[in-house]
Amino acid sequence: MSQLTLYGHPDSGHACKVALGLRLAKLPHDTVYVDIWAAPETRPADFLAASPLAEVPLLMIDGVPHVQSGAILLAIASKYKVLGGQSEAGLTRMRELLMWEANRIGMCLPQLKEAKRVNGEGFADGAIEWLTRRFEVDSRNFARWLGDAPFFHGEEPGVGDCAIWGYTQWVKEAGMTPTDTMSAWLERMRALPVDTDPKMLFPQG
Ligand SMILES: N[C@@H](CCC(=O)N[C@@H](CS)C(=O)NCC(=O)O)C(=O)O
Repeated sequence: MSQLTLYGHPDSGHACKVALGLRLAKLPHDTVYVDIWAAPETRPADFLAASPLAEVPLLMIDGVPHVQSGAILLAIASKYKVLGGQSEAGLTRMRELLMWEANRIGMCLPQLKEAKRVNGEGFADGAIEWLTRRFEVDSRNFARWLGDAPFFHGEEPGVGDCAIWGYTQWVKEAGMTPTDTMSAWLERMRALPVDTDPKMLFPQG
């Protein structure tokens, strides 16, 4: 079995995506808490050496660094044949969902959440309005991707569910109202037999 070490922080939806994926895939791993609110140069030296942008998540697989949440999830699914990685169709589906998530929902919700945290300070006029309009489109498309299935990968959650959950878990904290379809899916995600509380995913110290 591989040695897996995940560097992350409970406030990082990007890191939470990967932590959830590892848990759902039942892949034993260590976690390292990295303070993303502290100056980058104060972060652990081994982390800075392996993460080119000093960002979380960073997943070390047998000493080899992997960065960018979507790419990490894809690597896990392909290498261990989990979370949709068991079939070519599952891999195709996850690539499509990952690209959509990164370009759309994973672009606006983190910004809207951050805007709430800083009370809009530093956001250009009209930026929040623009992000909100984008989120409304994303909410409609969320339902189109999901269709009638309980999860984005069908009967069981896969990489796409982990990626989309990363920031939709905080849709209300971002000041947005989830659609009924999104709320029902979030409930199903919360009911999965793994910890989804970010503080449990990345315990401090
Ligand atoms: N596109 C990246 C985004 C990673 C990212 O933005 N990480 C943030 C936390 S959510 C971070 O490490 N911020 C600390 C910093 O930039 O100093 C991914 O998908 O992994």
